[in-house]
Amino acid sequence: MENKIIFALDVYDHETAMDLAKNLGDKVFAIKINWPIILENGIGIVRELSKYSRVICDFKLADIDNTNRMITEKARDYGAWGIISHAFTGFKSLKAVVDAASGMKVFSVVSMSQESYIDDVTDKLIDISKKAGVYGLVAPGNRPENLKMVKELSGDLKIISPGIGTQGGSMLDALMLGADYVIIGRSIYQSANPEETLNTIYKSISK
Ligand code: BMP
Repeated sequence: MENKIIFALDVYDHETAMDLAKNLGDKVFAIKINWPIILENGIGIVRELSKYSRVICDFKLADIDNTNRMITEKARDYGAWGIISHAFTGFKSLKAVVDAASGMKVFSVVSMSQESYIDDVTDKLIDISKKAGVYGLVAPGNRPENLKMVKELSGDLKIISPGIGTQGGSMLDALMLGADYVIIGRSIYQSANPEETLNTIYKSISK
């Protein structure tokens, strides 16, 4: 069960981020970063964090093809291992991300961990994602029915699942339902001892 966690590093502070990356980077599959850390520290943080782990830029791209391409190229230039895009903006937008990724793994969001997401088009979003040639899908670990459906339609695509811990989902359930990796943030970085928390999670899962 080692390396089944993608660590969501949603903090602002540079020192905090680097400490967490140094201590946890080799114990997780990847570190996922989102807008909060980028807006505070700049895109250079991708390169800094890449010393300790694969870095997935969770930019949730949702723009026209050209803008998506430009952002994807920046993530790639700074050494990101993966990037996350929305799928709802359609084939052309998502294909632009895949084309610009050149070696970076592209994940597309096909369902979200909040119930207000547009669930009635999940199958279409998976279809668009497959046609665009993504590497994996983002599907919620705290909404078993959605995850199950995504797994059934996903074919060979990897599935990464947020919504674990703080948002109510169980890591074990998500893995059993087909997630290849789970995304966990607050339950780890807000705990008193993140390293110990990570070890405890791994221990409880391997039982
Ligand atoms: P946390 O474990 O602290 O709830 O963090 C979950 C992470 O996954 C956050 O970075 C969030 O932006 C992301 N995420 C999510 O929670 N739900 C989704 O449907 C898609 C996400 O990317």
